[in-house]
Amino acid sequence: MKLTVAEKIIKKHLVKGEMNKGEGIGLKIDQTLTQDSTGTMAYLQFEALGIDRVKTKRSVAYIDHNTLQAGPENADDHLYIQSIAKKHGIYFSKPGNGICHQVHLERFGVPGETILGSDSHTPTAGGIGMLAIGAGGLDVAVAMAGGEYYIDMPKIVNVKLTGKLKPGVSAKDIILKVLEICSVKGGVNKIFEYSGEGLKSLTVPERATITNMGAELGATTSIFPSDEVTYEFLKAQDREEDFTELKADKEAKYDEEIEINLNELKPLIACPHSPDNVVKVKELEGKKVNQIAIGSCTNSSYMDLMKVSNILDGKTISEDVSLVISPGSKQVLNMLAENGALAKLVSAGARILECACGPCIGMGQAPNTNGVSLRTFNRNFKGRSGTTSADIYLVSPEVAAVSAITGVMTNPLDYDYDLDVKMPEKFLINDNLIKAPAEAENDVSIVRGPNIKPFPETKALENEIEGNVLIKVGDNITTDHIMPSNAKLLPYRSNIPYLSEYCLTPCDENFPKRAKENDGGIIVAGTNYGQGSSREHAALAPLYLGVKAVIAKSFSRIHKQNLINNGILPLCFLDESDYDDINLLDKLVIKDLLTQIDNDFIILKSKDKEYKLKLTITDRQKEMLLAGGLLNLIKSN
Ligand code: MIC
Ligand code: SF4
Repeated sequence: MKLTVAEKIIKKHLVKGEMNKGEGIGLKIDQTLTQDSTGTMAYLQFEALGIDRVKTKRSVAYIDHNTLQAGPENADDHLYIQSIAKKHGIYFSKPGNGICHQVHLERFGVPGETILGSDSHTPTAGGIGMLAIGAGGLDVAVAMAGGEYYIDMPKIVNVKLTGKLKPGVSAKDIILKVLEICSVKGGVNKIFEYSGEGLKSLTVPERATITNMGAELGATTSIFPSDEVTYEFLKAQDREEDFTELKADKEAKYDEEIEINLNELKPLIACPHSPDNVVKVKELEGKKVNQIAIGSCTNSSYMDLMKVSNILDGKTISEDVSLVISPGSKQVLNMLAENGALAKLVSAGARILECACGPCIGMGQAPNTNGVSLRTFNRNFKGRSGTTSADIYLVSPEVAAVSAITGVMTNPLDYDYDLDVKMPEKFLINDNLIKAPAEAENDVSIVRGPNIKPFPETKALENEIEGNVLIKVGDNITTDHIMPSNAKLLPYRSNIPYLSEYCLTPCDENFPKRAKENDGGIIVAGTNYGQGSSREHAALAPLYLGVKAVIAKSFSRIHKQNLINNGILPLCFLDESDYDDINLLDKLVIKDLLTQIDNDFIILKSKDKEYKLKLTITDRQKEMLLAGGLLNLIKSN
């Protein structure tokens, strides 16, 4: 059989099921990554599994999200993760070493291997030819313990790139184009595999910009082949030995195809408040900008920041603009410092932040009231920046840098900057902030700060579910709505009781109170419920508040699994128009659930009506729900 790149990796890692589209498959996981905002919970769950040493080829714990330390909570969590990593065989990347996805690409990514990460942008490593998937912390904990990871065998979309990008148009514009075509829900249960002659001119960090933001399609992952370009990157990182060639067979069959001619692509911009709300920069030219933020796991590579430095060289940023730059890694920052590019950025007026997620997750640099912020990031959901009234636009580093000078949205194609930045033959390699774990036999003691609270317990599925509708929300509700993560809340990622007080408050500030008054209940939602982050806190906080089921038109892949992992039923309307019928505080009942779970549909009753619901789950997911979540299932086995 002729296979695509993704299918070749899946075939090699298949431990359960058959590669039939839509059917559940279990994959062996070679590598894992965690970051600190999901990591504390993931390691508490890993501890609950009672395994001494990780069973993966490589597991890395990064500290990059919670790096503002306004109180002891974040620092305490860092120490917890550091001690866990040392004890259990996990590499530890210290705060300051950079954003997990950027550092992983530089120092650990291996073409042809699988990686599971407790962050939705783990597919970044698809840029180096890995099968890289984002998941909730519990799934990553299980993978560290040697368990396989389950997905539905995805459809494969071939994104064929022809031609070559013009200077001023960049990899970011390619993925914005794909988002414009497919939308934020167009990628669910699909893998986007890139091919065509256009690939040759895209370096690994540029490919990684594309696979990174493929997460915004809701895709299972995105992937590039591993070719000469991949080899050059690995060689420049002193890691030639990690290279293997990986190409799709000539007659490989794809389920869908998209073609993008790079010659014709123009600079694009995603408008508030969704990454697929894409127009040409030209259409917004001249619009006043208050803040510009360059960085994030999408656009903070050496090449990105060299282009920015070339544009800002000898200039001063506009009087009315605040420009902040967070380099993706210590390697990037160090190289910019050594070659003088950093001095150009500073002298133009950029405020240099540490190598971390920073403003991307609202950890500082919230814009002014009603502010307009241009960001090279991947998400512009309302309120995520820390300022609810702000309008966030997503752009390439080129658009961001040129606009920083003019103070208004500006098309880089109208200017003549030196944007021909070559990938260096050797990157600066200094892994002194990556700490190897202790030897197998060790007596490392675990440091636990007072902010670390146990995660909520789950119960086996009950035969009858009864509850009031606690909230009714619309389409595309993100995990940033369900469990907001601004600078005030992110420090409490290991404290679910505290976090639950803020659950769904961006949609309805009374939700937590109502959930408590009603002794838990049911959430009703539109399409693509739970898009965005992999944070399982968006399931744990509702669980803590007594939510038993979410009834939606459709779900995002990671959030649906997080609900199941925590014993919450993800139900869909068989007839979507029933959504209109159900109202806040309606009393809903599902009887005989333990029998109904095996039926084609499930009957839900309100006071005067019956509705049909679908529960689209695999046999394994059914076992999880019956057991009351993944951890219970594993313990019972
Ligand atoms: C994000 O970009 O939303 C995050 C913060 O990186 C999340 C992880 C989290 O919520 O901790 C993600 O993408 O999964
Ligand atoms: Fe960090 Fe932002 Fe990337 Fe999430 S999207 S990993 S917050 S840089």
